[in-house]
Amino acid sequence: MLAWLKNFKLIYNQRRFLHDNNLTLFRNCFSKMPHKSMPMWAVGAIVVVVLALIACMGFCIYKKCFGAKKPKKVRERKAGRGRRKKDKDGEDGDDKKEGKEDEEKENLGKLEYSLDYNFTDNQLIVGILQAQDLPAMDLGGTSDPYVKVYMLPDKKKKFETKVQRKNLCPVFNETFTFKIPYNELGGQILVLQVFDFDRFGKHDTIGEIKIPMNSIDLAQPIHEWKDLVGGEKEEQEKLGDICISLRYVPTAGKLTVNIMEAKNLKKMDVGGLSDPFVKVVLQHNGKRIKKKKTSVKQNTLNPYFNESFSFEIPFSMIQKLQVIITVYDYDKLGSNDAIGKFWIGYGASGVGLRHWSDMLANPRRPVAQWHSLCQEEEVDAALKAPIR
Ligand SMILES: *[C@@H]1O[C@H](CO)[C@@H](O)[C@H](O)[C@H]1NC(C)=O
Ligand SMILES: *[C@@H]1O[C@H](CO)[C@@H](O)[C@H](O)[C@H]1NC(C)=O
Ligand SMILES: *[C@@H]1O[C@H](CO)[C@@H](O)[C@H](O)[C@H]1NC(C)=O
Ligand SMILES: [Ca+2]
Repeated sequence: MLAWLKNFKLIYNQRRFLHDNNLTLFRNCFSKMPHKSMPMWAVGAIVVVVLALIACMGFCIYKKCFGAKKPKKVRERKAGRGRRKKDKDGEDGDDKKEGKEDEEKENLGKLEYSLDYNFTDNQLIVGILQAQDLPAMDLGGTSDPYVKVYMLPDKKKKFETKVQRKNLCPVFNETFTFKIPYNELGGQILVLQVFDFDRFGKHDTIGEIKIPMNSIDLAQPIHEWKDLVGGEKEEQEKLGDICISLRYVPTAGKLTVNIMEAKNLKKMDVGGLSDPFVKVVLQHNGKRIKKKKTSVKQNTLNPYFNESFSFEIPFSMIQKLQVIITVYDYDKLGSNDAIGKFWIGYGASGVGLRHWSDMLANPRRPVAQWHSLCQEEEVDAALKAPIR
């Protein structure tokens, strides 16, 4: 929605620009005209032509806006398909038209991939080769596709291809390796999800392919095309909540962040719970300036930390400060996985913004607040987007 609004604003500005241009053109024509010798009908004709031009331009812009809204609608319809069937009778011609579009738009494109299991290394090698006939998700009739690759149910390792900008038939040609013993593979489902990258908002799902590992024969390498299907609307996964207390002393320029406790954290370890710890990163004007970590709490989804970190932050810096909180699951083997993330301060929204203003409104006093964790990738994308 945000992206759409932005685009709309862009077009609106463009339109205003064109319009202004037209007017100046019009005025220039007029001032250069020898008024006396110009017959009245000629002036009239020029006015008519210019008006027609403006009208035409307006129509084109209207069509562009209208056309660009379509993909959004497709998505909404997908989500509400069941519901629409029910109240179809109550709706008029508009709904029928949409129904027709629905059939045309069912095509979500197709994806070429390869699967190869290396029995000596216990590795599944997934190749994402290319996609074709992807639907346009962006204004301007194109998409910026990338593919996410992971295994269900644990979703522990997630891979992403590079984003192929403005390309409905992108060639990815990338491979990803899952190290999974063959006897554990059977219960898992490989998911290949195609997304449309969006700098300004949540990335939209274009479509996906799910491959249950027990349904295929890995004795030979597999190499095939498959049609993408619409993913069920992915319910927002619960990642957990964390309580943080913030205290700022303007005169001393001292910011204290207390990581108090977390609850209902997502279970990350296959054999157990999670081993959470929290990283606090301070950014000023988009640049990382400080970072601290709590201790690791073993095998719990409701860790109690009560660990305090103090930072010297002069009042002049507080305006553009971001306190970025990431909860990780410590892993003895391999890298630590982020369970969830969020930030407080500059450019934050909702609770993250309120907590910050509460802290500033109560100098020298600790202000505690519960926050819900969000997906790391989404928070990172939002942090990279320009602050409005
Ligand atoms: C499995 O991987 C090893 C080492 O990467 C390689 O030497 C071997 O040829 C591979 N086996 C197959 C069947 O591809
Ligand atoms: C994919 O990559 C391989 C090696 O990196 C290359 O040989 C091949 O030509 C590429 N295919 C396409 C379609 O780009
Ligand atoms: C948190 O720790 C501080 C000292 O480190 C202690 O004084 C305080 O009582 C603790 N808070 C809670 C709620 O346990
Ligand atoms: Ca762990």
